[in-house]
Amino acid sequence: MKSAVTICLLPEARQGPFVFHDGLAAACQVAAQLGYDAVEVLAASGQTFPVTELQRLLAAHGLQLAAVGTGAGWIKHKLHLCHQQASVRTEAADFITGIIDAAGACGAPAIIGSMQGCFAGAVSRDKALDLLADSLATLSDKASRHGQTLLYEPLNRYETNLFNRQADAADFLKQRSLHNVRLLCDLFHMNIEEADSAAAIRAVAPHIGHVHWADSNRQAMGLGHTDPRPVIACLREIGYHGYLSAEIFPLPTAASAAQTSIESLRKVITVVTAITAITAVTAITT
Ligand code: LER
Ligand code: MN
Repeated sequence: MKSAVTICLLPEARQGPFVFHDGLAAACQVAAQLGYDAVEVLAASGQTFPVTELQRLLAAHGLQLAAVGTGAGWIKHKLHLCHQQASVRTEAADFITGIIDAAGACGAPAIIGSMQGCFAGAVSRDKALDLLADSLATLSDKASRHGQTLLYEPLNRYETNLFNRQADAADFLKQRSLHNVRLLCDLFHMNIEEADSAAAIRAVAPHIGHVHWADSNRQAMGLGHTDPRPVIACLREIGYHGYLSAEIFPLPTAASAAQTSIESLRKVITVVTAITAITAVTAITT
């Protein structure tokens, strides 16, 4: 499992759950100093995405790009994939395509989170799910041209009425044959929607492509009341080798949130490793 930390390039999302808000250079430097494997970037758009600068910083600091968020399309332009106006849906898909291409140039997948939208008014739930499936099919095909998957993120009930739980989203991906779409399991949303986050992860194991590593209050893991041990034990058991990315508020400061988050990850991995070893020895000797 690999670590990542979020960088927000959208000034309008300054209050959002992202660790670094003051540019790529400073953020990559702190991320590398703390020992992160990668950064995850919330893009302002595909057109303005600083591909060359980011590639240079990643190489200079020995970092990878874990994923790129597309939420600016919703936050700044109020676009989404289930909008009742076809022209807005097309604009949403074009906006996401720009980010898929920019992310692909840096070797990373794009995330469909808030850009999935909601069903409302003239758009029934069934119609919205058809629209979502069509968009995910087209966009994941575009991602595959970069050798990437597309990440789809179930959100909590206050952010979408499409899919709030991982199992429902996984069933949808299977039913609609969306083979190049992977689930993004955000532990903050799961803390609200799942009865048992570890069990929910186990149930959708083959579909998981990315994890947002956040505590119950959306601060760094360790600052809320989530017990991350069963989650890490489960991710290890299912052979997850992807990213655990800190999509959290920069509290009390960005640097300390980044530090607390990676320390929590190291600590829980050490604890789970020790427990697994003790359990194995006990099983052999009894
Ligand atoms: C995006 O990753 C996310 O988790 C959403 O809550 C943003 O609205
Ligand atoms: Mn998230």
